[in-house]
Amino acid sequence: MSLSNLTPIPELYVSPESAQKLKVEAGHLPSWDLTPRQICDLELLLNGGFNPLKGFLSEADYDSVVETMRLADGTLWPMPITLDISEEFAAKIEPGQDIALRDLEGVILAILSVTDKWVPNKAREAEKVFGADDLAHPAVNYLHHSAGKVYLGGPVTGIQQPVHYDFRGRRDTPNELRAYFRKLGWRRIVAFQTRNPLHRAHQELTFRAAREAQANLLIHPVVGMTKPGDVDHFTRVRCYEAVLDKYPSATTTMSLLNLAMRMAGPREAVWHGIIRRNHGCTHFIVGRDHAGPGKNSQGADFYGPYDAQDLFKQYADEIGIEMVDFKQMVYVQEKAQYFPVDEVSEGATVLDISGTELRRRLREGLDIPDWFSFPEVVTELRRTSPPRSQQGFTVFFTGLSGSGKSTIANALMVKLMEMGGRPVTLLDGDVVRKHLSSELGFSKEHRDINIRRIGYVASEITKNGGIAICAPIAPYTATRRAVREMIEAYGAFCEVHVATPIEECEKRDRKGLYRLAREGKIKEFTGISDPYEAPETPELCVDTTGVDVDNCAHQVILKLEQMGLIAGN
Ligand code: PPS
Repeated sequence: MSLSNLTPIPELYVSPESAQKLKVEAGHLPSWDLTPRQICDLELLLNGGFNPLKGFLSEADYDSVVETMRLADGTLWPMPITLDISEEFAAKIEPGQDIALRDLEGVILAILSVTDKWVPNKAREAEKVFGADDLAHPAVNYLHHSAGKVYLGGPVTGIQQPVHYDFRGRRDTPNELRAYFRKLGWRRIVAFQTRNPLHRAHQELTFRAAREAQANLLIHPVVGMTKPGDVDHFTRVRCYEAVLDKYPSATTTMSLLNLAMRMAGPREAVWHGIIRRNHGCTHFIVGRDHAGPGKNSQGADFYGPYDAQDLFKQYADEIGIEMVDFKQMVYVQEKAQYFPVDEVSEGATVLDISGTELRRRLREGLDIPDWFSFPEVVTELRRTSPPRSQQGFTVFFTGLSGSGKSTIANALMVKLMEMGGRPVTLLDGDVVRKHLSSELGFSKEHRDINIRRIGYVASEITKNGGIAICAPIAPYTATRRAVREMIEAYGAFCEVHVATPIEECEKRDRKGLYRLAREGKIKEFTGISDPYEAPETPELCVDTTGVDVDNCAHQVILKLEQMGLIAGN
């Protein structure tokens, strides 16, 4: 048996002595503050997880990867690993320059020797890599709304590893894992990729896979970035540790992978295979709907359930790792056992709980049966996912000046405080402009900064179990969407469009601003000389014309009740 999978693979770090010197020199270079996703990518570039890449893709490699899943020299590589930057930063950088890459605290992790700078065709990237230019795909959404407009490419020189303070003992570089397998004499290793808590079906599947491949098992969960809305990795790792005890100890180990997933289904499966090969594994489990992103904007799946297995099969030799493919595992009640769905005999009673159903049961505090999961895992999940009626949430009012946002928001706040249970904070437009955004004006750029600040504060309140009520104008759809995403990572977001028509707002003119705007004394006034993009699908729409405030606030309360956010009487 060849042990080539266990010999060290190249890393991109310089020696500790050179690193010290390089760090000092790099202090004078232009520097780029890496985004969380770029830090994940950089870590795997540097430690060999993305071997054979030597840096962020050049334009030629990028084009070739997008079109053909291969680098320009023909090597299989399915995912564009690019350094996206802002146009402002791009204007200062030319190919031939070195730049320092810094983490969120400003620590220099690596130097990028820029060989290429270009403006990518993002629509093409979305179509080719993710299968559709559809914003319902999280990576496409990221591409258009979070990623910078310009890409830089070139080799990277590693100065130091990104620092992690959590679960340090469970994080391994490819070479550390290879050394570990060597030490234990493991020659056949099957890797299991996951971004979800493990339940009994997963344990059964991984167990069978190890048996089939006559291999040891590596549980290799992703803790970098997964699909928005996933269970956070702190909770998941505690769950994994509980499940690890259920495997015979000498057969199985777990290591955490700081990968930023793209949810690219088939292409992602090939990528995951290459990454596991680099970590010294010989086999890789690909199940149903591997790295699936969910439904597209038409309500259909982006990829077929076994597309990933098909693509993997096609490239298995080049990936250099053997696929262990699995159908979905389901519980057969009569046998009190799990089976792959294609091995279930006719007439058997098949039980299954989908991810959505599990979340519903957690949200509503309902039973999660023993056949489905382990009690320790359920306890852990319940600790971090209390029922919705105990979680934090945000009510986000948007509408024209004078539409009645603040008045309803105030009434709502008082009603929620009367109910008690959770702290309530009102982030009213005027109040925020006084305390958080006093230096800002009303240009598009300043309005966006203002709304993002509100979104950030509301997301922190939501995360910590409180209720945030926001009442700015928030005239731009894209900014409101960004705020929604920030908040939905932690709790529910209820957008309320206060759709009082402009004629009514102007007639009221409570602050006398409309008159001044008409006279041209206030510039960029929303609805008069500045745009307001009305929400297309808010959770609720209210018009205050001829309706009293109490009634409007009550409509919001009913909506919140319907969303399960406040318990009914
Ligand atoms: S934004 O676009 O969301 O950042 O605006 P916001 O912070 O909610 O605005 C708060 C109040 O600013 C007053 N005001 C203006 N509104 C719109 N356009 C212009 N140019 C402007 N100048 C001042 C206005 O009173 C807003 O308060 P509300 O409560 O909406 O009437």
